[in-house]
Amino acid sequence: MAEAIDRHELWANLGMDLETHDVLCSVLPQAFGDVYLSQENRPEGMAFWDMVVADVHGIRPQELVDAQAEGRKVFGTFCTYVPDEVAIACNGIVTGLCGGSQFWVPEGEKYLPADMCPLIKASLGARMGKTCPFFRIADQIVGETTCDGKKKMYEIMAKDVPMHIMELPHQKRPKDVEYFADEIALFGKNVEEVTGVELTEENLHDAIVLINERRKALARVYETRKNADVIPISGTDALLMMQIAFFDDPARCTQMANSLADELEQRIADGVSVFPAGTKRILITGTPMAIPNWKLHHIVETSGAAIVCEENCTGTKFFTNLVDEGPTDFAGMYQALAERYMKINCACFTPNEARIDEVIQLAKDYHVDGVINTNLKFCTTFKTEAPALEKALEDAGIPVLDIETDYTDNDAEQLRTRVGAFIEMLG
Ligand code: BJ8
Repeated sequence: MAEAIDRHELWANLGMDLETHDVLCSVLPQAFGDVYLSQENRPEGMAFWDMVVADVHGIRPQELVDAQAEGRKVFGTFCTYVPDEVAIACNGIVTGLCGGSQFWVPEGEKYLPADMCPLIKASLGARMGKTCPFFRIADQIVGETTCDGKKKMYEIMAKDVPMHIMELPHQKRPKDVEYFADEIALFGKNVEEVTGVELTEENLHDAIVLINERRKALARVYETRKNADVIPISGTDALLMMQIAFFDDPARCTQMANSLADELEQRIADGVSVFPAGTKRILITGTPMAIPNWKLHHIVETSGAAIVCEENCTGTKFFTNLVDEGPTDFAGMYQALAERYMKINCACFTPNEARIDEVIQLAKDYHVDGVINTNLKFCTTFKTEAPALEKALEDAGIPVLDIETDYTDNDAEQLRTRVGAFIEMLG
């Protein structure tokens, strides 16, 4: 990996806690090396994502700061329901902010109960502890009314940084979709205020096309993972591509994902697989895996199985379903956006049975041998859905393992034992 550029001046200008942040910077390369660089036969296209991670708090933050110097605004988000298109239409930049490291959790626990999901605690900890440049750069945070933990966390964060909250209905009746279309229009007003750029039917339509292209490119990569004989990319690598998609420039993400898909398609034609023939194929479903949460993928793929699909927000939920590009007037585009986003099957919705159907369908499409349903500790919505999902999978003849974990390594050995036994049982 190329030697990282010294970014201390950038971080100092962002008002970061340099001393504490240096500790994080010193552990990340080791973690990345252990998980990523130890893999064999990786696609050459992964070099791009390796390069981004090697300087994860440098390259993209510097780009964002440079864009701000030109007058552009940066919006930080935490959920796949927030429509990037609206901010991008007004020349805004969107960056995902979900915290995926235990490093930030203790700081978050100064403000939040310990029995709250680590993603929420890490996200607040990263902001309040001044140890993540993306949180320092964001001109405004866009929250959403999904789970209770996030809603309450936003109240605390809003005292520290400008915040716009999108009201998300929790059912999917036609009137809820209409309501969300109005909410997207309101977000448009907010984006105009923050950016000083008028939202027009033309720039909104252009942004819809841009983000659809990103969805298509990521979907192409996933499509190659459906091949029953050749597994052209590890799940660990595919996860990295998805995690970085949340904060990369959308056009570059599309370009890089498309060229990776070209390489993976060629690998399939040439019979080049990352795993030996007969390796058990696993689908992961459940809570999202924000960067640098690579824990479960690493355990599964170093225990003799391959992950071929992630049914979560750092997986299929991020790119499945395109926004209808037909409408070109505001009302039609807001409705089209609402319809696409409301198809995401998050456990915050009631009922959420479509997720069960989706998981079973994906298990078939990706030829999986077993499903691992994973839950971040204290995420009650996903945990409550687990028994119904698991029963449906068992009824469909698909073996399933239920895992609850957090960001620490305390349970790594126990997980390795359970995952190993599950894979053996599949054999
Ligand atoms: S659409 S999954 S990104 S809400 S894991 S913070 S739900 S307690 S992240 Fe999510 Fe949007 Fe849904 Fe996706 Fe709460 Fe659960 Fe924590 Fe979660």
